[in-house]
Amino acid sequence: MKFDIVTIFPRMVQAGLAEGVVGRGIEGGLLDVQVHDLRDYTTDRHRSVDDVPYGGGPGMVMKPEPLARAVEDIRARRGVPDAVVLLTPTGRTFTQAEAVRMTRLKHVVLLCGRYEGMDERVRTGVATEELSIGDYVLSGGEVAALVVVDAISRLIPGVVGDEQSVAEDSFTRGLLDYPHYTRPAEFAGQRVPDVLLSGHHADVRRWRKKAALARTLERRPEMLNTAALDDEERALLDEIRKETNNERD
Ligand code: 9D3
Repeated sequence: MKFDIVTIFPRMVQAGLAEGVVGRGIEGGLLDVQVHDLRDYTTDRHRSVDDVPYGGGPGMVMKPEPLARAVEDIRARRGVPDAVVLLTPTGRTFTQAEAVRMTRLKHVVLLCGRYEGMDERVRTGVATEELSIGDYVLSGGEVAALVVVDAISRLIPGVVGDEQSVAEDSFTRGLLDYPHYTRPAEFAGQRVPDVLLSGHHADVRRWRKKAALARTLERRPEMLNTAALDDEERALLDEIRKETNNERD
């Protein structure tokens, strides 16, 4: 899959792409990611990417021409993208379902904003969609672009070594993950649950299922409304509800 990221902080984005799963996906040729310095698409002596807002008010607004020129250059040199995504706090929220949807795309351009925002004509004339990564204020779209590339990339076959771990991922399964333990068997006075040391695989599997359900009920009960639960999981959930009622009564 091909990504082009347009930013005024190319080194920040490059650093985020160089390590881990995405870094290996690039090295292995499964991902083709290019980072473009927005200032390379300016034409004035000062390489200006922002200007004062029409109508007055605080802060600066990103100029439309360098962004439009960057996307034009990407189109000419890298091909016509399937999506040009504007990263903005006013976009639709990026979720796991969005990430899954976007794996169908072959080529995605990501535009990172800074300052108070972008000229509205970038939204209407250059971008094809707008995404936010959640309800908190960032200083710009660069970290958001890395989040989007990471979440999509790990869904591409071969990018994550272990296909099983992708399939079992909490947001794919609709439940939170179960607790994990490694050696030592006792740490800071806390023991690893006996069942995990028992070697009884069927018991381990059941314990993990129940722990995942208990955690989801406790922390994210709304996820249980949409999770596809099998008969065993529904029975375990009933058990958990009874147990927690007993503790309360
Ligand atoms: C302080 C300025 N805010 C006034 C209401 C608006 C604002 C503009 C630009 C707030 C943040 C930003 C920079 N953020 C992003 O570019 C951004 C972002 C985010 O802040 N949160 C979640 N997702 C994203 S995607 C891009």
